[in-house]
Amino acid sequence: MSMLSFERKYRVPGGTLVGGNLFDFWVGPFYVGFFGVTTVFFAALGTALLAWGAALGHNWNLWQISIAPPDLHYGLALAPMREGGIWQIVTICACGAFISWALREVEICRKLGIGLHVPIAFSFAIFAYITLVVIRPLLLGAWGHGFPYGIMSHLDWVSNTGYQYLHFHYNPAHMLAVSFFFTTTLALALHGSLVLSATNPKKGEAVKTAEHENTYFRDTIGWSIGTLGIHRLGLFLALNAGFWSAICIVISGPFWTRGWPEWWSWWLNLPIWRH
Ligand code: 07D
Ligand code: 07D
Ligand code: U10
Repeated sequence: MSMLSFERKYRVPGGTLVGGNLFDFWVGPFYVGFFGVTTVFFAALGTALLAWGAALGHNWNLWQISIAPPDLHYGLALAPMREGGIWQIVTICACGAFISWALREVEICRKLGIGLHVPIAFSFAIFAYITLVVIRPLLLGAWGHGFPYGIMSHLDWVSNTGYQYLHFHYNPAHMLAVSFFFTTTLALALHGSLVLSATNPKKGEAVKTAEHENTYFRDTIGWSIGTLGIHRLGLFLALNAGFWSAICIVISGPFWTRGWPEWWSWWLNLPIWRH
């Protein structure tokens, strides 16, 4: 693979967090680094354990493979491998691989001298995952509250967990998360279409400027957030989508045990309705 001239210039030692120059090299297009090695280690071990778990299961249908967490009666103890122990070690491997990946991103940012925005953003996804399989099970007192690792079985978990609280749509943090997800796609659709409309004109037409982009929104809604601003907004929206997701699930159980519709009775109980 040929290297871009820019890559030749920045592929120099330095910026690592751990290991000094030991793993400070590239394999093809991939930067390795200490955390590249730990990513490969955890990902390989986790995948091998998933394959072992699948071999112990009923069949090899990719959609039906499922590695379940231990039964609730094991509480927060380690379970035998075949009874949820595999899930527990896979969870450790997944946390190890995701956190290693984020730290490898940090090292790459430091090499390039750019901000840490991407690893910080990824850490919100990791936070949502760790909330589901570590923080909430710890608060509820059993690893069995984590979700099973299977394509269809994890959907069953979401549905079952949702109905445990009667109507999950009434969870106020879920409302916030859903609205942030919707707003994120709206913002990306507006941004993607606006940039293409200005910078990818028909053959023979001139490429337009950021002023055209600003003016489009001034003409339409009276104000433009600006070319840097839309990226700040996009990041803000997307991080909030992940953040409120984590909140909506961690409060379900540890902090609210009844149906979510009932939570809204605070509204009916406001003193202003008394006469
Ligand atoms: C497009 C980037 C590429 C990533 C992809 C996912 C695997 C899993 C493993 C057989 C946007 C790679 C998949 C490595 C194979 C085994 C053991 C990202 C892109 C293509 N889910 N979920 C999916 C995960 C949770 C939910 C699809 C992961 C929570 C619903 C895929 C996690 C809840 C629906 C998948 C995770 C939940 C899905 C597409 C971790 C709440 C769907 C994902 C680690 C968040 C959709 C059959 C996608 C579907 C779907 C993966 C967690 C709900 C299999 C890795 C427990 C309701 N999830 N998910 O495009 O079609 O992501 O399911 O937390 O409808 Mg899920
Ligand atoms: C957890 C993924 C982290 C991923 C990581 C990376 C790899 C590598 C390798 C590709 C958080 C993994 C990477 C494996 C792959 C290669 C090479 C992301 C995570 C670290 N809901 N609901 C949400 C909606 C209902 C319920 C969130 C909508 C019903 C429960 C989101 C609807 C009931 C839970 C959301 C709807 C219900 C949720 C998910 C509509 C079911 C959760 C997004 C329109 C009857 C979950 C933290 C998310 C949550 C969650 C949306 C309906 C239940 C806001 C739009 C009413 C139990 N729902 N939901 O969290 O908050 O992403 O999880 O009806 O647990 Mg919901
Ligand atoms: C954006 C943007 C922008 C751009 C952009 C983008 C956002 C400003 C300028 C980027 C966007 C896109 C390209 C669009 C498409 C992207 C998506 C839709 C998002 C989803 C992405 C995917 C689905 C792709 C996912 C692919 C991945 C994650 C790559 C997979 C990689 C690997 C498997 C290798 C990872 C490498 C590692 C971990 C380190 C290096 C390691 C190796 C090369 C392997 C060799 C290993 C070693 C040397 C270590 C030895 C290992 C040991 C000792 C352990 C052994 C252990 C055992 C148990 C065996 O805004 O505009 O344009 O482009």
